[in-house]
Formats: sequence, structure tokens, C-alpha cells
Amino acid sequence: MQRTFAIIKPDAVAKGFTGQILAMIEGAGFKIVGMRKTRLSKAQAEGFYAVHKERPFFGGLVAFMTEGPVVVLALEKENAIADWRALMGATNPANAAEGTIRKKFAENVERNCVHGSDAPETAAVEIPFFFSAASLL
Ligand code: FUP
Repeated sequence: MQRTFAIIKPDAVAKGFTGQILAMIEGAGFKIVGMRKTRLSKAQAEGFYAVHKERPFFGGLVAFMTEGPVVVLALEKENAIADWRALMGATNPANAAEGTIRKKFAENVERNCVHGSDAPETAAVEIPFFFSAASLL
């Protein structure tokens, strides 16, 4: 079993896609071991996306991620990291495959509905960013 970290981003929450995205997650065989609705502070968003701080889109990314509530999730499944990224679809929804969350719901590369850890080392940092070990059930 592997765990990964996911975010349903402000665009998707605001448009009322939370339930449909959660249904796709459970339908694909993920167990939701942690889930919380929250609103990121500027400091939290900057810390979470610190690897991107030199990128030209960093300011816009932080503004977007703090504009409204998100749903943070810890997901468990065999091969959870790769399988969640496959279900999300490509970063730019214009390149996302049919049946993926970003193809169905995302507006553009900036407002792209969902986040997922890209490697075990990333998941190991991102899950504890939002969830204590004891809160994962
Ligand atoms: P992903 O792992 O698919 O979320 O993609 P990246 O780690 O490359 O990018 C992280 C986030 O930065 C994306 F989800 C959205 C944002 N981004 C932009 O806003 N513009 C870009 O050109 C690339 C990424």
C-alpha cells in the first residue's frame, strides 16, 4: 500500500465539483484516509509550493491557491502516487486524456482543479504538511 497527497483546488471547490471528484477518487479504488476542507494562508501556499518560488507563475499560483477553500486529502492504494496522477490528467487540461479529472473539470494550466504528489519523497513531505500521522484512518 502507498499513500499520496491530493488537493481539490479553489476553482473546483467553488464550482461545486468536490462531490464528483471524490466519487471519481473512490470509484478508482482509492481509500480516503484523511480529508479536510480548509483555506490556505499565503504563508502556507508559499511553503507548500516553495519548489516553484523562482518560477514566473509563482505569484499567480499562490494567489489562486488562497482565493477560496480547498479540500486536502490523503489517499491510500497500491501504486497510489502514479495512479492518482493518471486520474488527474496532464497539468495543462488541453493535454489531458479523456476521462481524467482535469479534462472534465479544469479551466486551464493555472486553474487546474487538483494537485497530486509527484513522487514518494514529495508525498512524504506533503501529507504531514496537512495531516498528523495519528489523524489518518
Ligand atoms: P502538477 O504536478 O501537474 O500539478 O504540475 P507542476 O508541479 O508542474 O505545477 C504545479 C502547479 O503550478 C500547477 F498545478 C499549476 C501551476 N502552474 C502554472 O500556474 N503555470 C505553469 O505554466 C505551470 C504550472
